Amino acid sequence: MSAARAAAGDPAELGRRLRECDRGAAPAALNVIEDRSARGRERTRKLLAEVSPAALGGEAGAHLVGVTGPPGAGKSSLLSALVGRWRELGRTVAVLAVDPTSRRSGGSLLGDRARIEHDPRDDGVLIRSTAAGTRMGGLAPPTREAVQALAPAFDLVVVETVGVGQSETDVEEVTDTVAVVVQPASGDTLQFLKAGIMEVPDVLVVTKADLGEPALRARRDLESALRALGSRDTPVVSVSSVPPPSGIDDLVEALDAHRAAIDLPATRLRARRLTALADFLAERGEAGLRALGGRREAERFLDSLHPALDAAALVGALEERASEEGGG
Ligand SMILES: Nc1nc2c(ncn2[C@@H]2O[C@H](COP(=O)(O)OP(=O)(O)OP(=O)(O)O)[C@@H](O)[C@H]2O)c(=O)[nH]1
Ligand SMILES: [Mg+2]
Repeated sequence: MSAARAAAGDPAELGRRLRECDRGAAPAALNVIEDRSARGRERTRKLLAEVSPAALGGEAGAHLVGVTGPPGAGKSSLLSALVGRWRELGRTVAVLAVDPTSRRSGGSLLGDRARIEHDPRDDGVLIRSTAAGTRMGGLAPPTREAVQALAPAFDLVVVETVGVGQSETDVEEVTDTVAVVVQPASGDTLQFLKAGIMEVPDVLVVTKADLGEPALRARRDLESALRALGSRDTPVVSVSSVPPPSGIDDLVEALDAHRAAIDLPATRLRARRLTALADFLAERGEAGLRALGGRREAERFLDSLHPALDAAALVGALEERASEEGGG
């Protein structure tokens, strides 16, 4: 192996390159993160240490956006249009598309599933499919870690997940802004919202505006549900992703406005803690959680730790705590 190739595979070096906004390091970094062997986990820890808030001297600059919604709602088509617009505005974008099909026996969920389109020669865009976690739309630890790794190197890091109802919570944990995507004449999201099963998202998007009346009706129904819930300030944006696209600028604006309004350090701190807990749970299971005295207790313990610790250090602290509590 040449010295150059050895350096390219060195996880700390990959982390340093991402910290310095070298997006060329991103694909190799994602390969390291996807390797779940003991060696891979160790390499991932070294990589993530280089992009920790301590190493960065603060929170990573990217806007972390979750795009979630029922199967076939038009998320990927919307992202093709949105990525194109962001690139026109000079912003770099990474998209992690969480693919639920790998969890299903029958293969493809929908025959007419769109892929996110982009210019493969453009190094300002990275699109990666990642496997779902255990639940539908659930986020596996590699997806969470990929968000952390890419956040210093891109202006936007987007996570696309399939979900209705409660499965948004995972993506909400790791992102700054969640956009829930709804297609016309699909009552599920509306019902979940009304019943309080689903938390009010930061931005609601009604797709397929080119369908006309059904899209207008979907938007009116959502707006009246939001008013009834006392969330009249939640933006509802209508978009069409088929040429000629419409509403994309309104969505860019709504996402930016949300990002500008949040307490970023608090949001990121919470994300790191919940990511550490998810990672710990993935490795140690419910028995590990019991050793910590349950989820509440585990969260309380995490809250007591130093805010600058990265997720890997937090997992280490959880493991230590679990072995103390377990008497071993
Ligand atoms: N008319 C119209 N069709 C659309 C629009 N956006 C998406 N579609 C169609 O809706 C279908 C599903 O679109 P996707 O973008 O794959 O939806 P998705 O939410 O990413 O689907 P999954 O990833 O499978 O959950 C495809 O046939 C698209 O061509 C739109 O704005 N107008
Ligand atoms: Mg899709």
